[in-house]
Amino acid sequence: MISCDYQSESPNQRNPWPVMATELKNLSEFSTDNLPDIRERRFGIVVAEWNSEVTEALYEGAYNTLLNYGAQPGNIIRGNVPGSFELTLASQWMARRDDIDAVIAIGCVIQGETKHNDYINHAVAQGLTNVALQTGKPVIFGVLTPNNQQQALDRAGGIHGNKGDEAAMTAIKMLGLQRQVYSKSERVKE
Ligand code: RBF
Repeated sequence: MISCDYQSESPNQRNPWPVMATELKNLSEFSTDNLPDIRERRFGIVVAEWNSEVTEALYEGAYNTLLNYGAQPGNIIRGNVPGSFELTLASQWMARRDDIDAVIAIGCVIQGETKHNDYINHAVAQGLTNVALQTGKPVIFGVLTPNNQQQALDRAGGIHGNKGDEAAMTAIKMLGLQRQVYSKSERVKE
């Protein structure tokens, strides 16, 4: 297990100002304790084609993480959308399928000279939240919102890990929690 304490690992403990998330931890470190059995679970992964060098790397990370933790290749359904703005509707289509347990939405919206990225990012974050709440299924926000392409590559298999790995692990963990919460026999741990 890899655990991480934000406070004790911060190099800027005496600095009252917030530090960047990347200074606090490697973004792809996560605990793998008590993961659920996902052999029979089915996952939808929606991938935006904009900035495909980044989104393909994120997809690879998510796909391989699902396989590494027990998912079967035939239980992972991929769909492509033109851009991140389309992730919401495609995720809803996926989440509404009875045979899909969790959806991972993957995109990369790089900051430009105008505010388009803000509009897209907010719409996608809110839209995916709505899909999750409406369907009651985990819908994971695997969208990078970097200032430039290098920051994106750093988080898509580069020096800051792969956010696709994290998105897949988040889906797995949410399925575990869902089972725990809805299980009559198990008490939710505090
Ligand atoms: N989609 C992305 O996934 N990433 C981007 O960085 C991105 N930049 C865009 C910039 C502009 C000015 C526009 C108009 C669209 C951009 N899109 C981007 C596409 C967007 O998500 C969507 O596919 C289109 O707006 C069509 O609905």
